[in-house]
Formats: sequence, structure tokens, C-alpha cells
Amino acid sequence: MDMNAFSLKGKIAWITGASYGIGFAIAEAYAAAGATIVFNDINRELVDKGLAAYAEKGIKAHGYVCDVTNEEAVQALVAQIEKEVGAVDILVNNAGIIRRIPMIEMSAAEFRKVIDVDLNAPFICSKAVIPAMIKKGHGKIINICSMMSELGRETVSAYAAAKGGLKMLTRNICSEYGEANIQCNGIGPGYIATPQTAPLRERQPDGSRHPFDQFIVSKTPAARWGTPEDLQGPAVFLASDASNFVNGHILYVDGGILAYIGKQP
Ligand code: NAP
Ligand code: GCO
Repeated sequence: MDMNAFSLKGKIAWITGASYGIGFAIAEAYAAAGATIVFNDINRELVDKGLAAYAEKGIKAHGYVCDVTNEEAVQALVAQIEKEVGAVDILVNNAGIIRRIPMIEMSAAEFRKVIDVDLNAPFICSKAVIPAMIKKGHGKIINICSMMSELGRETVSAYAAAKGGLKMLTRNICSEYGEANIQCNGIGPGYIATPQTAPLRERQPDGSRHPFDQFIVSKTPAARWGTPEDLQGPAVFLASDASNFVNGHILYVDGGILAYIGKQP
């Protein structure tokens, strides 16, 4: 086997919401594999923070301000990327939010906001890049799903509905564009230590670990939280030619949570 199949040399990768967190780690790995990095975030401050962080790693990234829920802005951004950098070869739909609110206390507006960012935006961004991928004769779309693409839990109804829908959007893009040599797969991270999960890991007033922190460690065979770096290898694989016959698959990178009933208390 030619190991260059894992190389991303000469490819342009757009990772949404990648100023920090999981998106940043994936972009860092793509740069190491030879890709040109394009990212966007919701405001100038975050984009500048991201550009500085990429520069610190020796990565000359292209950063843009864009709200991925705004289809007009996304279409304009893709045209700008194609003009300034080139047509996108790899799209990672990473930008996401979560609102942890008991369902009967959640407003329809709050529910819609989570669906807008976590499900509608991946549709909008994928729709924007697929035509050029068809012209190029290849493309990779990677949707960042979740444990909540398979499981529910209290207070995350909107997020679970969005991530469950994102799993099926992944399979539908596979079905509709596989013939154009576009592979659309998902990565389902387990519980990863990022700002998004920081509230679930906060030390208690008495200095003890957060009950949810203890719960997740007991539910994970690896007996630890994941790190954004744990996602880098799987993300490179799904973006590379090594996965050209993998399509519509959700690759769970969860330390074994989905396989495990949990440690007996
Ligand atoms: P994070 O730390 O909250 O980062 C999410 C990024 O997306 C932030 O930069 C955020 O900007 C950006 N963003 C939010 N709304 C946006 C919009 N409308 N337009 C453009 N950018 C936007 O999250 P993370 O933990 O790195 O998670 C990244 C992805 O992985 C998300 O899709 C999340 O659902 C998923 N995920 C996370 C975990 C985990 O345990 N951390 C596990 C499974 C899946 P702001 O800072 O302005 O919000
Ligand atoms: C939560 C967490 C999870 C993680 C992730 C798990 O409140 O349960 O935020 O949803 O973000 O999605 O895969």
C-alpha cells in the first residue's frame, strides 16, 4: 500500500468554527498532513485569535468571519475562498453550539437556534461546496456528530435532535453524491475536554470532581475524557484518499462509550 494515500498535500480544507477546540485540532492535523487551512468563526476577535494560534504552530491559515447559519454569507464566503485560495476539497462541518435546558423549560426559539447551527448550517455549507467538488471530480465532507447522534440524555433535546439529524444528513449526502466521487462521513466524538464541556468538568465548591465528570469516566472504558488530539488521526483518515471507499459512515471516537454498559458503582 502507498502510505501517501493518507497525505492531504495539495488539498484545500475548510473547517468551520475552528478558532479553537476540536476544529482547531483537526485543522492542525490537516496542516501537518499537507493541506492548506481555511477556517471561519463567528466574529473578527475569534478569527484573529485563531490566526494567531495557527501562526504560533507555524500554520499560515486563511481566516474569515462568517456565521454559518447565514446562507447568503456562506455562499459569498465560498466564492471568496475560491477566488483567494482555491476550490474547497475538504469541508469539516465542525461549528456547533449546545444549550443544556430541560425540554419543557426550553423556548422554541432556543430549540431552533441549536438546530440552526448544528444541523441547518452543515446543510448550507455542504450545499455551497458540493458544486465545485462535482466539477473537480472529488470531495470530502466530514460532519462532526456526537454521542447524541445515538443516545439521549436530560437537558440536551435540541442538541440530540440536531446531531441525530446530522447523522442522517451525512448518509443522504453520501447517497446523493457518492457517484460524483464525494465521500461524506461523520466523526462522533465521545466526551472531549473543550470549552463546550467545561461546565461538566468544573470542580465542586468542596474541591471534588463534578458528578458528571465522574459519571463520564465511569462510562468510558478508556476511563478518561477525550482530548481534541484524539480526533486528529480519524479526521485525517476520513479526509484522505485512504478512505475513498468509506461513505455514509459515522466513525465514533469515544474511547468505547457506545460499547460499554458502564463500570459497576
Ligand atoms: P466549542 O469549543 O464550543 O467550539 C465551537 C466553535 O464553533 C466555536 O469557535 C464557536 O464560536 C463556533 N461557532 C458557533 N456557532 C457558530 C456560527 N453560527 N458560525 C460560525 N462559528 C460558530 O465546541 P467544541 O467542543 O470544539 O465542539 C466542536 C464540534 O464538536 C461541535 O459541533 C460539537 O457539537 C461537537 N462535539 C463536541 C464534543 C465535546 O465533547 N466537546 C463531543 C462531540 C461533538 P463561539 O466561540 O463564538 O461560540
Ligand atoms: C453534553 C455534552 C455532550 C458532548 C458531546 C458528546 O452536555 O452531554 O456537551 O453532548 O458535547 O456531544 O458526544
